[in-house]
Amino acid sequence: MNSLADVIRFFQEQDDFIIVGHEHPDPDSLGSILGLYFGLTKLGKKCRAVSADPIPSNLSWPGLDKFEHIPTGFDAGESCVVVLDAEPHRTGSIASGVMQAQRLVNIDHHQRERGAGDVVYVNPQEAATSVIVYRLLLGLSIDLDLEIATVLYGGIVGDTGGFRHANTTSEVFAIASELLRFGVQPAPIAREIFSSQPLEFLKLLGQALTNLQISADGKLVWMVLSYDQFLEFGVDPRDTDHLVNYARLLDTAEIAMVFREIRPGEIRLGLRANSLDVGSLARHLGGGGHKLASGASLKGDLQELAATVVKTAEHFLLTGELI
Ligand SMILES: [Mn+2]
Repeated sequence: MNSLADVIRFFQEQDDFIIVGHEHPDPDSLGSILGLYFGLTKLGKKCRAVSADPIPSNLSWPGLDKFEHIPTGFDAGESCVVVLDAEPHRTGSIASGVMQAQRLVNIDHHQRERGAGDVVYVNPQEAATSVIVYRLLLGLSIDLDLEIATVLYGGIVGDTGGFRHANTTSEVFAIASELLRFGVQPAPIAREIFSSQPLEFLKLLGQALTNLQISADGKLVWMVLSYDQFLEFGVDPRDTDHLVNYARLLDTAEIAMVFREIRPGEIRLGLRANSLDVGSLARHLGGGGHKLASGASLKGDLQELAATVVKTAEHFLLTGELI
């Protein structure tokens, strides 16, 4: 694994970058990409921001219009590719082009193996990749401004759940405070991230909550949503990562899970915990993520898979063992 100083040196030495994030971009992915994009551009470097998936429409941050949406045929050419907030193979439909880049940098804060890349900096202690980019920009002596501060602050708000998750440290507040000094408006940023749901989603949520299931005295709570339900309510299942946050509202919940059938037979499992390491549970199921927030992609019959995973999770919850 490389150090932050190695990454800084790489950015100083190279001049031509394409910055990408994970498929289905979230605020931290977008914020870290745009923060680095603005910063490297300020240094006079050639820079592009590329996404395999469309950019969410609920955000109005500066720079979102700079993104090139390239679902197929991505070719990095001579440019260095910088992958933020994910492993290079998790960049969606552009992944094969990303992996073939002549020079590949990877910066991330998820618990994981080193993975592909010429320069790889992974720090799971950091609350957000946007925090790492903040440190990088300071290391590169780039003057921050309102645009950079807005996108980095937005990324931090996203990954800390609005400064509520366990990754919210005094250091995170210090950086957020520093960013607000540039004139960032926290209220509209929080509103766009957390309170901008279409009516269809709220109706679907109503049904999901009605069908909420529990076991182990409510320590385990889960929701199961079929592809047909998403169709019925007119909701794109890929826009519902945050459903798991509603399951974990339960007062007794230790582990919250949501099973979403995003295509027939293709299940996305989201996991959240208060203290147990659901990152290890997710890895056991072939997925990954953080200790308290993780996920996995599964294939098979929705109800059967849910029943099997619930058994595994119950056992993990009660014994700490993975079977
Ligand atoms: Mn992140």
